[in-house]
Amino acid sequence: MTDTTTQAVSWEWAVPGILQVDLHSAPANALGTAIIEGLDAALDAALDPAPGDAGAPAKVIVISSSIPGFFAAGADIKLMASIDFEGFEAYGDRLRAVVDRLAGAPLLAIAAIEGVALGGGLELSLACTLRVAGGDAQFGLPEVKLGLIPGAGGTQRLPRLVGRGRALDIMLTGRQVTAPDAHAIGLVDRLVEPGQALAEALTLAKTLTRASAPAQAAVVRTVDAAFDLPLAEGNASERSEIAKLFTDGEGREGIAAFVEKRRPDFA
Ligand code: CO8
Repeated sequence: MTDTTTQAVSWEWAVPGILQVDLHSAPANALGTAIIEGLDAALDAALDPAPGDAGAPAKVIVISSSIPGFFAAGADIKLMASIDFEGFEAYGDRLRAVVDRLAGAPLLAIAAIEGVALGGGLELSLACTLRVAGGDAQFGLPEVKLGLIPGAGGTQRLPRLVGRGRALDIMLTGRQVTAPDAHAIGLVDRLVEPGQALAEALTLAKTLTRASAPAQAAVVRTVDAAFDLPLAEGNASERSEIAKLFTDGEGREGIAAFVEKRRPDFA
């Protein structure tokens, strides 16, 4: 299998179906051009693996950092200090594009967070399907301290996850939230001992690959519909998704496997 490295991002197949992506842009994993391009390349590798790699696109991508103390410190403030408005717009668009590509990719994404996840770093994790954190991790959207607001989806994804009041508290103060507090409000899905986030994320990824990927994708779509659609339309989307899974998806195989007391043969 191919292990690949760019200047700021490396990736390798943990097992077939699971691509592990490591951020290592010293000193703080600021989301400059190198990380943006590296994440894009890692997504290419996940969705369209090279011949000889896992053979099929990744079902799960796990994103972590090997820089002690930092998951990612946010948008590259030094870069932003050096550019004019056009450059700022272009930079923001590139950052948003890769964050949105991750959020919309046909796979499940897990952020394994140790150290600080601030600003765009937190927004990157919000674009993941699930977040696992070590007990010493810290979270925040400190943009108001720079005279800015979150610009890579944070104003939209954080309230959907933790509610309006908690999101406003975090964004208006710019304060850092501890991992246990982040877990208590639903910003983090799994809380583990410091240093154990990646191991836990990989265990979770393996569990996820055992279930039906089309069914999981439908779960994500219908749960997201709960935030975007009126109740009746959301329920209609659930009805249509489950019907598709029964007719064209893996529902029949899953049901047959249960009745025949065997493991389902999911793609
Ligand atoms: N960008 C660039 N460099 C950074 C960043 C950053 N976001 N964060 C840290 N660094 C650098 C520091 O400058 C320092 O570099 P050097 O050694 O060369 O001086 C190095 O990383 C280590 O940082 P510190 O010495 O400050 O380390 P501490 O442990 O004392 O503090 C903190 C760590 C708390 C993370 C601190 O560095 C900090 O507050 N960083 C800024 C965090 C922040 O404000 N993030 C939000 C950025 S704005 C944003 O993300 C908006 C996203 C959307 C933008 C879209 C439109 C463009």
